[in-house]
Amino acid sequence: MKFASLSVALTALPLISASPTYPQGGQHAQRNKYPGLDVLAKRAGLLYFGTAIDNVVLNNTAYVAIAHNRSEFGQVTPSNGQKWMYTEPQRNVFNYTMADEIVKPAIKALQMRRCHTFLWHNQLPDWLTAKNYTKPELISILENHIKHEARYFYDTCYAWDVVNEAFNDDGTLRESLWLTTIGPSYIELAFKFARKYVSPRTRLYYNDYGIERVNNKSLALQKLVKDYVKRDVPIDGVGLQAHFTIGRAPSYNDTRGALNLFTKLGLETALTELDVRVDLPDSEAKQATQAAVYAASVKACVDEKSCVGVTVWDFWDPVSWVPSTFPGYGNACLWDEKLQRKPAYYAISDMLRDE
Ligand code: 9MR
Repeated sequence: MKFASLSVALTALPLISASPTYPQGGQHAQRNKYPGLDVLAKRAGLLYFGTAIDNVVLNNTAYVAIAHNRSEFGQVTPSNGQKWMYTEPQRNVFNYTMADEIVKPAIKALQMRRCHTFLWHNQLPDWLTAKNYTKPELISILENHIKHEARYFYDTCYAWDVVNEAFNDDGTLRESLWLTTIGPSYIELAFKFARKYVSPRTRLYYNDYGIERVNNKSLALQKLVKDYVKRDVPIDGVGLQAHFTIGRAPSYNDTRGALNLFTKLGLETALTELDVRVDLPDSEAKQATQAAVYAASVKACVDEKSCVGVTVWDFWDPVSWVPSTFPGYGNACLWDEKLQRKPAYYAISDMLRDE
């Protein structure tokens, strides 16, 4: 338990009774009376247990009831709505409709918001990718984008993923229009622009995948971030996405070791996009392995001083990004297609209750 006084205060909150009951059968039926994952995560010392939510599923009321049930999820990330192609579809024309569809109900439900993401190489609008801008033009486009989005959401976000996925697995910087046109300094420019326009209370994160072990990529990122800390480039945290596959997932020690690279620099950390995919067809044995990976990953965050919370990259198998990106893989989430909690859910819940 990280913050004893915080957890005492939180156990006094009437969150448990706010937890709805879901249709549920089998051996775990009794467990519905237990608190949700966010309640347990807070008791174990985390700030939140959260989920990403995508717009495509907002017409499903059973899904939405769970997504905005703050005893399960104390934090929400829009999976897509805050990305550049949706927020600035034409140059200097801004649109926050998709983001608001997720952010506004989260505010109403008293769920924290992690916002995602100002700068990525993916999901960029055509006007940005189809033309060759000069370096000064692209820097000004970047500043203008961050300025508008940061001001719009100003104090709404607990954290922003300022830069997403800038590294290759070998630790070099990824080829992208940002790197090609601006050079490596685009990363620190994005952080400086974010700090200039967003609330001073909002934590600014670098976010990436494949950094959940001490490896070439996480070490290269540590080097970059260490230099930023030394030079007062405004960065507050590092998000480890944690997109895992059963059979080759990082262990508890791997994830602790990776988180610790950034704890040592005095930064905050979080698991920002946790999911654990399975090679199909699924089986009880695979679900048990998946459950162990989920529990070990969350425990690594609970035990690591700097790690403030865990976000799953959606909680419902049918809306996961996995099957379309990795054909033959799926069932990566905590709730199955019938909206029933899976063994992985109970493994996290049991682990948190034991903390
Ligand atoms: O979940 C997102 C999916 O709906 C999009 O189609 C996809 C586009 O690349 O992005 C997914 O979210 C990604 C996140 O923004 C960054 N890390 C990897 C996530 C999974 O691809």
